[in-house]
Amino acid sequence: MSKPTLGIIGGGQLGSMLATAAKRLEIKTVVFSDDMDAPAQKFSDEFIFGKYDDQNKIDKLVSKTDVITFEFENIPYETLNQINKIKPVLPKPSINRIIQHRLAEKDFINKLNIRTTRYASVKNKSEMDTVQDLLPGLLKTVTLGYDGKGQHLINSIEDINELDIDFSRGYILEKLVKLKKEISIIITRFSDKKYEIYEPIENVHEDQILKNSRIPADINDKILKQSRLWAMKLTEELKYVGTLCVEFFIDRNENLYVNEIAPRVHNSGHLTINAYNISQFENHVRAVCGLEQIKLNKISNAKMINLIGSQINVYRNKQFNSNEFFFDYLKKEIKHKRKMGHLTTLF
Ligand code: AIR
Repeated sequence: MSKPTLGIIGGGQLGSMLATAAKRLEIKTVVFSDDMDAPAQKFSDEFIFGKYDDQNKIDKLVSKTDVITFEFENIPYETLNQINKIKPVLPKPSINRIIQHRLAEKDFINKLNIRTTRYASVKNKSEMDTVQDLLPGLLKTVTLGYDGKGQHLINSIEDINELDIDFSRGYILEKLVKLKKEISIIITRFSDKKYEIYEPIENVHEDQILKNSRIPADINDKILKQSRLWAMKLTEELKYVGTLCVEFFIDRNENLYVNEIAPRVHNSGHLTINAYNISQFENHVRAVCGLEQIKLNKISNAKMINLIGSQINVYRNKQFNSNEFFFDYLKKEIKHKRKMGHLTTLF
């Protein structure tokens, strides 16, 4: 059987790394992005530039590919659903629809008896008065936003008056936990109860952007088992196909909470490229393209640092040791808080 051609919607660094993994498996890729300068076009076989609701461009993508995935959860549901009627979109668009919506996502998680932080929907300013027991909390738009975009830290009700918030967008208020540390689990589901799961990754954020990740995570055995179990349960319940990331909080009393689910490959899993026999990207391509599932094998401990904004400049001219792996996302413009590259060090 000939190998399928993979469509990737979204053209950022995650798309680049998916296309690179696909190439090694001799899978052709077509990237579709609304950014003319999308870096993933440098790694894919073909590139389609267009708005995500441009019917001609959608038709073009569908005609050139056999299976379609996405690297960014903010792709319009309508686009994914429409494509899925003609060619399979994996993971299923219905999954993305739940996870795109922070309230639906949290309701789904809690229904499975999996703990999240306490939260409430906030539709207008006066509703803030009724949810004061969730303060201090994070006020987030229910849809869109990543890397802290569209999020406000609210310590007291007075903070609201100082912010210019357009409540018509719909908000969720999430109570802050007394955070000890954050971890994530990357898992790839192939089919019923068939998974490859990576060990928990310990993450440090700064300004709501991932700063660094490392394995092994310094966590106790109970947290290790619980986080793995919850990641498997969530993935199975969603009948997910592909790589997914579950982000967790651990509080000062060693309680575990699911923070959020990313229905895609994830920044905290970049170290899997060098630290495992099969990366999160290769596993995603294997799962969505129906290729063989290979048992994961850890090669090394690892730490990854994100290079944000102008930090990339120093690394572009640096010499690296043989245990260091530098990735430049080749983004056209350096912007404040923009993820520009990363460095993984094996140890
Ligand atoms: N991304 C998606 N969700 C979270 C992140 N970090 C990646 C995807 C997306 C890219 O970030 O690869 O395409 C967008 O990056 P930027 O810098 O253009 O906003």
